[in-house]
Amino acid sequence: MAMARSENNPDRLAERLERAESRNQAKAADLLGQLQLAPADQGPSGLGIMGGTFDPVHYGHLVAANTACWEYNLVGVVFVPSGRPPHKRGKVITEQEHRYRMALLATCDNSQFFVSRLEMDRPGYSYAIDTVKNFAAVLGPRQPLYFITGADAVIEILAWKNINEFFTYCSFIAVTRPGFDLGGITVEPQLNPIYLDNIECLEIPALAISSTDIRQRIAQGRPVRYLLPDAVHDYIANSQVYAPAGTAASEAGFEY
Ligand code: DND
Repeated sequence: MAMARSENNPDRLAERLERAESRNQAKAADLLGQLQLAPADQGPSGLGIMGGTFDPVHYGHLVAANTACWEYNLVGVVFVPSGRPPHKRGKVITEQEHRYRMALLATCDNSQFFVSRLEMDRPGYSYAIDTVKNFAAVLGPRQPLYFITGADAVIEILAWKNINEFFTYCSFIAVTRPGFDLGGITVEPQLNPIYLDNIECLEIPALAISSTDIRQRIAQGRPVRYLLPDAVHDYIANSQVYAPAGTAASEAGFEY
């Protein structure tokens, strides 16, 4: 794998991961603590939930979360790596600890981002409804919840488990490329029209970055630097998490 100028010292990476984990715990405690207090009149309120497979996490995810956080004046955004994504049955995905560690490294330097193991530690498929219910129970009704996704995923949410119940717990922020049209969603019969108002569109700069493309580039030996944070780049290079099929390191993926 041709990954230039990466930090290839396993000890340094282990230290960096340890620091990221401990910082993550501190940020999670701090942000959840703030959210458990009553929101101030003008101050930030609410939690963004950025669910994803994050295989791997990249700048598209980070820009989406950061823009939503700023535009909606949120207290913070929790990244929730999916343990067993229900829509990826039968596909090979990378072992969850790798995806979690990459998310930790990617979010480490942002005091408003933290990563949750909730879906990884929950048995069975990782349904978003269970995740929003969990945060609603932890935070109570005074703090609004916003599930953040890419615009392409919005059309698919109609097939999500208990989608109408989902909207009783949270709103949906669909980040769109400039000019993207979400009009088609209004005619879908699965969604109770009263919840259409709970879908908010947020334009972010066009970021044609995708995890699939990153994995393909790595498999082809092409560069992925600047598509994702350097710390994630270094982790991938060091752990060989996306090593070409047939090598020992490629065992990191699993099919279910
Ligand atoms: P993905 O596998 O699409 O995540 O999963 C997104 C979320 O949908 C996860 O939390 C799933 O658990 C949930 N889901 C899916 C299907 C069914 C159900 C739930 C259910 O409950 O029944 P990726 O890692 O590929 O991407 C994460 C997010 O980032 C996605 O919303 C994706 O659209 C978005 N994204 C970008 N946003 C802006 N710019 C880019 C992006 N690339 C991906 N370049």
